[in-house]
Amino acid sequence: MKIASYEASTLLIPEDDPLADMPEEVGRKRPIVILRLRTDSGIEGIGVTFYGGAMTGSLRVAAEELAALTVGEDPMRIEHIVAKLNNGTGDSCGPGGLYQLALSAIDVALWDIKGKALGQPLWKLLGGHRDRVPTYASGSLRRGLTDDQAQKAAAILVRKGFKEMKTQMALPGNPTIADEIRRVRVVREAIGPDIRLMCDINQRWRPEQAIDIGSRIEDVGLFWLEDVTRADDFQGLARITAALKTPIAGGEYVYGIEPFRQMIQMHSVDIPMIDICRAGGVTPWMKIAGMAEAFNLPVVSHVMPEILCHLIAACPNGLTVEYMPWMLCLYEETPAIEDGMMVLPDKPGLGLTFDEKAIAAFRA
Ligand code: SMN
Ligand code: MG
Repeated sequence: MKIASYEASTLLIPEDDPLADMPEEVGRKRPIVILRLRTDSGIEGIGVTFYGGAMTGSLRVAAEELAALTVGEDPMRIEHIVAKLNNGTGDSCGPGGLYQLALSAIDVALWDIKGKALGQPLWKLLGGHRDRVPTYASGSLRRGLTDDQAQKAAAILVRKGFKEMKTQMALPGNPTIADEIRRVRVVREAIGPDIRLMCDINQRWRPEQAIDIGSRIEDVGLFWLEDVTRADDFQGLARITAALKTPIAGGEYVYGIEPFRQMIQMHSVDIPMIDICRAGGVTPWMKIAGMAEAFNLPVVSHVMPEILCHLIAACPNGLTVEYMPWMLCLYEETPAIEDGMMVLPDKPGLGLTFDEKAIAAFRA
């Protein structure tokens, strides 16, 4: 089997909140790139990547230029293809940025092809540790909501059966420490003590703020506090992680494998969060998860639950899947949630089929 052709498109997808229908991001769109890699045997693999922002057109072209290098290659030899892409491209303009994001779409599509060729779902191909995985609702309890809206949204998520959910602090405007603390407390109040609650800061605090506010909310019992300061301040993160009882999660903003080595060695985080686009695909994602396992650390996923459920299910130290629903609309069908757990599909590869009508409607 050989790669025969490819096609990449830019789409604009809504960033709204289908889980609790809260108003913060209504009308906002996020540009993404979808890729199809076609083989001479008729199997097609799909990949999705984003974070290109205003450079998403360039990201699509980068994906096409890398895809062109895969034509004629055996899709089952993923490491061989990645080495070819690195040679003269990734090892001069990567690792990081558009290169890594584009590489990720190729790597995901290759794994999809491999699964389809072998008739196995990706989660089994990668290890098959569990056939259902915990998941948490994300994207509803955002920092721009009022306390009242956040409480209403949290109650809706509980009613829908979610056992885990993520909110945000580092509120917009000029919040006082009291404002910040009140937000996380009102959400906890709305959901009771038994729901796992995570909180994302998205790099917006300085280390001393993180230690100050983090220590005042230890009694809220957060499951984790995420991206508490700049993602590349490994030492600052380590100080915060040492100072707080609440577990610190982070990693979604860093590129490739190597930063995770630094973060793990310095104990910058308790819970590495691996973004598949910035990591560079399934291949490096699983290596990072293995590295974390050797250090007795769990790993968690970032966005695209329909794809990342496979990776969290595959590895023994996968903790939970972020159920961020923005891209579910791209597919005919996505994995079900039963009793707060995502149920892994039996279909080969990613088990996902683009909904061609939706794709046409989102075309940029
Ligand atoms: C996040 C960041 C970027 C895109 C989507 C979501 C956020 C998260 O940090 O962890 O959900
Ligand atoms: Mg985050």
